[in-house]
Amino acid sequence: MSKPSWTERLFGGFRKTSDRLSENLSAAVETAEPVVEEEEAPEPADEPAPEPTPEPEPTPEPAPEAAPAPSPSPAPVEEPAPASAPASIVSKVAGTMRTARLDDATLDHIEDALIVSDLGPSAAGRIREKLAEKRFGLTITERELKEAVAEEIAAILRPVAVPLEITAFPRPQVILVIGVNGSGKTTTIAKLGHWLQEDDYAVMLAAGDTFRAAAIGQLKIWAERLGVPIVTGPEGGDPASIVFDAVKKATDIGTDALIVDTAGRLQNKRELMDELAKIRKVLGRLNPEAPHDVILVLDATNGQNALSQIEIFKEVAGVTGLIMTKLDGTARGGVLVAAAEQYGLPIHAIGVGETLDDLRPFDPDLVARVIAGVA
Ligand SMILES: Nc1nc2c(ncn2[C@@H]2O[C@H](COP(=O)(O)OP(=O)(O)OP(=O)(O)O)[C@@H](O)[C@H]2O)c(=O)[nH]1
Ligand SMILES: [Mg+2]
Repeated sequence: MSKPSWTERLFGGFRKTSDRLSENLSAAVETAEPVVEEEEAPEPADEPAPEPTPEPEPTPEPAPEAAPAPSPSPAPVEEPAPASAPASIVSKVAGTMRTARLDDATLDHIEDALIVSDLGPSAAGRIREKLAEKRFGLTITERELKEAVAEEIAAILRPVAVPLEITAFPRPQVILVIGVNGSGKTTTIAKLGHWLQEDDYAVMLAAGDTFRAAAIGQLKIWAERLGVPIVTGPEGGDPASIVFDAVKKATDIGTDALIVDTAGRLQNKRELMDELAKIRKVLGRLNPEAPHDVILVLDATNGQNALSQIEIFKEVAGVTGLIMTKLDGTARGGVLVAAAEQYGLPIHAIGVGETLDDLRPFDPDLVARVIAGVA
């Protein structure tokens, strides 16, 4: 949070996401109303609104940046106003003051907007219910809708915002980092190591990804840059024996956190499962508590695929927490909400870039506002 680039990076990254949800929510409001587009039709193209929406009257609370919309009458919102093209034109001209009545049709559109923005059917349904519970039948501005959605997203994200704490006794705390190829495991390990160093923890790395020589080399370079010890083995070597050596060494020299890189060969689930099971068994022999953390690294640009990855890795590796990377360059950040809703696994941090400083604490309120396009 202290880094000046944090919000900028997150915002830059989420911009597409927020634009997407933001646009989808705007469209939901627009569709709910017989807005007259430049073209011709006084009715929305796809679905005729089941009942006419009221004029863009002022909503219960004034919108913060309300455009100077001529608001003819502060009529009670329940009153079914006649559908009127003029009202729609006014709302179109006012631009920022589009309004919609939160009836079933509008709620349907909002729910759809949430689903296509990757929040998933379950979170979308829950948000819809909450909106209906609090405001059914009321007229809401676009801005108020986005604020309300942000609040409901935050309510889903807050319980899973759990920082990674180094509490293991005896030390070291063994942190196994898993995930599919290219999800950002090795980079995240470096960032995490850096993060822990800043809190004065002694860190060690273990190159448990022996699948490619380049993977070992990449982790070595990060270890050098961080100035931390690393335990490696030969390419094609047994990851479990490397992890065994690493835990012994870390115990000897009083390391606080041992972070273990692993290979992410999801295409061969059996092999991956055997490998991770063997690492667990070996670790357990040295310390029954280890691994203390099994962090699944997810690439946010994978969208909904992240969910099936959680499913599989939960089964093969007993995931204890998530880090989502690449939120600086994706339109798919909404999947964070789907993951939180469906799995409830702790989200420890998010990755917003490729450098050591680009791992950030997971701030549920900020992320929710950015996703909903009101931050
Ligand atoms: N923009 C961006 N790029 C990232 C982020 N995290 C990782 N990357 C990049 O993603 C690519 C893959 O990252 P790695 O850390 O090598 O991923 P990995 O999971 O270890 O990959 P394998 O070892 O091949 O399985 C690299 O180019 C990283 O720089 C992030 O938060 N944002
Ligand atoms: Mg790697």
